[in-house]
Amino acid sequence: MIEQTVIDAGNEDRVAALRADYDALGAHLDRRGISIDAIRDKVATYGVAVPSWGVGTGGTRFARFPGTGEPRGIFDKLDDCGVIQQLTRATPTVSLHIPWDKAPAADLKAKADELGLGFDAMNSNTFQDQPDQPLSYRYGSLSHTDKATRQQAIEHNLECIEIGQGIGSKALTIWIGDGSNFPGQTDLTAQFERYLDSAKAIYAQLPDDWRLFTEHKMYEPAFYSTVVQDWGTNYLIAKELGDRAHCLVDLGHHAPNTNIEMIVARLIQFGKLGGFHFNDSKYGDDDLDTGSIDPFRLFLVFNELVAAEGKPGFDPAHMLDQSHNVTDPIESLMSSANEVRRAYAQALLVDRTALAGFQQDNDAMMAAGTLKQAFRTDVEPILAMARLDNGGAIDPIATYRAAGYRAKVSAERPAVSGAGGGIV
Ligand SMILES: [Mn+2]
Repeated sequence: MIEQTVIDAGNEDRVAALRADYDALGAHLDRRGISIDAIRDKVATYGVAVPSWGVGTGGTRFARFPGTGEPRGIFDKLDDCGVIQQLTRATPTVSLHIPWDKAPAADLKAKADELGLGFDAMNSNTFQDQPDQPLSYRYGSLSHTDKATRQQAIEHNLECIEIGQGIGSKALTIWIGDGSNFPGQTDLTAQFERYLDSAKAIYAQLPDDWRLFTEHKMYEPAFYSTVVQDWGTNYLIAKELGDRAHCLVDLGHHAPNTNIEMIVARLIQFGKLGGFHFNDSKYGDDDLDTGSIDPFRLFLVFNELVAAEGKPGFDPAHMLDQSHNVTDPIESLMSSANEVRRAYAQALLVDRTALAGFQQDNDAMMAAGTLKQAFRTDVEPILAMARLDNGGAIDPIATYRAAGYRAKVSAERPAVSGAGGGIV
């Protein structure tokens, strides 16, 4: 963890300027009929889960260039997640990936308690083979042609639930790499039937207070066809399984130019939005930092979420899912958590009464202008004040650098080899 004195010193240098900016923004918002304190309070309670795998350096199919002080295992990862929460106060939970993060539940829980963290959704992994695994996922997992291989994948997911129950998780996220690389390689219908049968077997064992999230992805690692390729198929799965099955939307898992906010609106309308993996992309599933390419699209997604707040049963899970190739992962995750909150704060500023009026009158110019007015507002003083009020850092990245955390853990954690590709 970062020494409190370092956080306090960084805040002391910045607090006078922050108060001046906060008061100026407060006066501006007041003229728009908005209470800045009310927005700050909502933002302060808005958390996004950090993916355990995000604190390691990622990679591409070609190579991985590890940074220094890479976490050696789940307990180092939790330390890094603790720092992110300590400075941002925006990431109170961690999402685990099994078997990468497998450890005794009591030990995981004790470590998380010590760091002030909780656990979000569990993530299963049937997209790669593990060393001790009898049957290979080379040709698929939950949709494999071989029943025993499907059963192995089902049992792995049930094990993820069991581990999750021991640490207070309430959801399982399933993403599979199943699909095909050649036209004709698989029977598209039979393959999806097999997937549904497997998913039903998992759902049947889901604890009553758990939710099951299925995640679609248009392509990769299968390049010709993917079993759960888009939100339509994902919706069918959630519908087939039952009330506790929902669709997870990973922003990067769509074709360029896809209207993701509209997908979000549809899933909300029919009660099937489970949650998000936030990230950004330029070309494909780039796993770039959230809000780094198209912050307006992120805002438009949040515009739908804020519009749906208070709807019965509306409780989406928020997680980051990124791969950091050229930055310090802790810095990227802090930045992304801040971008998620920024989009949320901006969406809270939308004058919804005015917007509804312009929509009713078919006044496209003024309707778009209403959204733009909210998007253009610099809400950074609100985000910084929410952090400060909760014991975090006004400037998390500057404070993190001043603390020398990376150098400190680099001395304890041995350097790892960069050989081989693959996303962590
Ligand atoms: Mn994802």
